[in-house]
Amino acid sequence: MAYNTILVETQKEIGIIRLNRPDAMNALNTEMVKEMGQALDKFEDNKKIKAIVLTGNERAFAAGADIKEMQDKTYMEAYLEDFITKGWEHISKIRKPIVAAVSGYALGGGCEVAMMCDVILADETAMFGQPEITLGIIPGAGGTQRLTRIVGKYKAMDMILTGRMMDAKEAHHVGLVSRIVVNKASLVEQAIKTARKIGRMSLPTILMAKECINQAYEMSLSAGIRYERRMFQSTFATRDQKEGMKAFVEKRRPTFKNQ
Ligand code: DAK
Repeated sequence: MAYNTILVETQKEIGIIRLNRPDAMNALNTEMVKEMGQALDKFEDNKKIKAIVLTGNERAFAAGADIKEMQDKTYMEAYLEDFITKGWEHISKIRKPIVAAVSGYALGGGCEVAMMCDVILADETAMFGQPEITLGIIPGAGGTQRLTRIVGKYKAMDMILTGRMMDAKEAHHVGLVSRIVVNKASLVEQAIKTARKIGRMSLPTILMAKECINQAYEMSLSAGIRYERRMFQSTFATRDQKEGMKAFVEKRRPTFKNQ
């Protein structure tokens, strides 16, 4: 399938999506959000793919939703069309793990897309921010909710009310970044390596683990623990649990069949 705003490739069991509007700092316009959703769906449906890498270019992961596309919208248009809702939350519905590789700016909707991913790797040039307030709007793709849950009220208030950016070091310190990759040249390589490491595990078990972690943001602790317990017990219904434990006892690497 040919795309205009993203580049898509597969490397063995890993699907890779590169946001590709370099002249616009990868601003997320309607077409890009739609194409990203289509590519994610294809990877989700492809039985060979076990994890996905989402990245941008050296200057920007994504500098937010496309301001030029939004600027003339009226309230009535925004409300009646449910403006830009379509597609944006799509990424958070994907069951396979998504590793974001962030170089340069991840701002506004770009930061929100990164926060919908499951692992965030960043190089030292990465800058995260929710600068919407400087445009006279507030975050609209989950920024006030996800950022607050990740970094806490006071960091979220500081960032969202002032629009200031966090560099990679600060973002890592507050838990917005899983890991900083020191050599910029190897950021995507490291993201693929991380996705590969995940991809060596049993697919149903990967999906269950991701689902349980995400439930931690939706449930009370006791309900979440019960949810995890049932999921944990259901791993014993998989062949891969038998293989994983047998391989340990036999001192060899497991060969998971994703069953
Ligand atoms: N939209 C459109 N064009 C953008 C853009 C953006 N977000 N960001 C950058 N560009 C364009 C610039 O206009 C410029 O284009 P030309 O002038 O060359 O035509 C080109 O990219 C290069 O940018 P700069 O010349 O500005 O480059 P600098 O290195 O000087 O600065 C920057 C880089 C990233 C710091 C700066 O471009 C910047 O501040 N960009 C805007 C960042 C921002 O405010 N982002 C938040 C946008 S609002 C929702 C879903 C999502 C959203 C809301 C609701 N729902 C589901 C309801 C999201 C909203 C947002 O993200």
